Amino acid sequence: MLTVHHLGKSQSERIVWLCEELAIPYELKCHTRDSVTMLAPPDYKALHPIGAAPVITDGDLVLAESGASNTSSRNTATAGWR
Ligand SMILES: N[C@@H](CCC(=O)N[C@@H](CS)C(=O)NCC(=O)O)C(=O)O
Repeated sequence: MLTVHHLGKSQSERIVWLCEELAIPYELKCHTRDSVTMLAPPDYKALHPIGAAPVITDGDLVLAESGASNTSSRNTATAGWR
């Protein structure tokens, strides 16, 4: 199952939009920014060391970059391959 790690006020909204438009099943995990620094929280940085968004995970795959995430999500949904 695809998991979209959503970081508020970031490009990760693109991945949520894509999944909704193409009816791709996904789990949404929302990560809240630090209220003072506005940086990604530690659980998000465990996925991506610099805390950039978006990040998706699917099994053992951890993928950053919205272009790569969009392509991977679409391929999984339409052809069953990453
Ligand atoms: N080329 C990357 C750009 C990602 C990017 O710059 N994300 C910004 C938010 S939109 C980010 O994570 N900045 C650090 C932050 O917001 O803390 C992509 O398309 O995924």
